[in-house]
Amino acid sequence: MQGLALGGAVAGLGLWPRSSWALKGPGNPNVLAGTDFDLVIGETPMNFTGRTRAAITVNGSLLPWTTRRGVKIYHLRPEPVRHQIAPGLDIEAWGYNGVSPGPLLEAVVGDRVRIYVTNRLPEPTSIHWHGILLPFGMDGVAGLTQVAIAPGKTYRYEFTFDRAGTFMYHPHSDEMTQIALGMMGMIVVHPRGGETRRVRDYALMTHEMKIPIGARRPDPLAMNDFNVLTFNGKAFPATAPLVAQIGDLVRIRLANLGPMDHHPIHIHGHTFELAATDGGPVPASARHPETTVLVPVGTTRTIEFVATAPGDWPLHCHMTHHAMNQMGHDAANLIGTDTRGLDAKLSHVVPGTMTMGRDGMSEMSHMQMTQPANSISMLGGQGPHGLIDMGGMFTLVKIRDRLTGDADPGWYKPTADVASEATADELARDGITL
Ligand SMILES: [Cu+2]
Repeated sequence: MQGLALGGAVAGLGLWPRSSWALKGPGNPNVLAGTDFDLVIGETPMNFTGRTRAAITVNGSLLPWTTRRGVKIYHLRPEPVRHQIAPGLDIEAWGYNGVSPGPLLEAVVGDRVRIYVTNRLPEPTSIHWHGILLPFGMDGVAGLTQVAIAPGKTYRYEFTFDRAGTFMYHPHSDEMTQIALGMMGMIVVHPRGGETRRVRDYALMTHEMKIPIGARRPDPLAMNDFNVLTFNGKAFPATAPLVAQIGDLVRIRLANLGPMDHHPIHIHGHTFELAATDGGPVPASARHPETTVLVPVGTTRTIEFVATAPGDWPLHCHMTHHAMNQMGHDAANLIGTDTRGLDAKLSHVVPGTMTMGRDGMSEMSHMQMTQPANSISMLGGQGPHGLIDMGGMFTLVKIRDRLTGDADPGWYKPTADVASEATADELARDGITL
């Protein structure tokens, strides 16, 4: 795989102080301090782990490029793809270059790029470069700025990335169908020069689909009742964790090209600042601490925080139905009812009937029900203390005092300060009567 350092001329010169990156907290001035500096040379602004790319799309991939006479050449292929949302749910999606969402298109500000698009779909398409300031004729709106790309045809887009930031690409031709089936991708344009501290730079594309239980094809006609919610095409527990070391600046580039829903993305254990949108950077005077950021449809939101607390901290959409897997939404509400009589009567018709939801829905995850074919109804994940009955747009940010590389470090197991059952002595001591 080709990375930034190989893709163009050596243009950046980065310095970061190895011993000082813990000194800066959110809201503090960005001051270089410390005595132990590493010299980083190359276009990769944060190439501290030796990897040759700069932003990490967990569960995703990077679009490769070559360079011809100073122009970066990319090739995107809109096409049908087989995709696994989580073990148990394989779908027939549409995407780019074999994956959904499409691979990350990464560049450096000032790059001249030429992007070839070969349409392998059964219908016309186009690509709009969302948030990129470019000549009108390169904007990718079928019928308005160009002729739609017919099946089998290859079109050429060419422009210059003239500002850094987090952007997106998607069809502007039958987008209701094409986006619903998974056609979208992220663009990260890095500033020239290096970071002044250690950075963990992540890109996460949110998406929602309606996939009826047992079906393989997302329903492009759906306007509500989306039941498959994803980060970079994966639903928890298939979402790979983000990792960071204490003191790292964590940058998470969130994007939303879903059909209908905005996602309030929430983090545990830390506060962050909104650093940029697809419109540009947020000025220092407007930055303030938050724990949830709304990512509306058609936007990117880049958040930053310094990793200060070790743990496996959840990062998830706070819409409760968006952090669950493939629920049916048209069942009767039976919470608090005594359904034993109902079960007995129904058992005459359907032997072994057991009505769900009498004491809440969590039981459905815990029962490890036999799933209908190709479905992940109420699928949860195994945690260090039992079942985590979350799903969908839910992942973990694993923060450790020390990390080697960026592989999943396993579960965080603190030795103290863990919630546990209160003892009789503790209850008596504090005057709690049961
Ligand atoms: Cu959501």
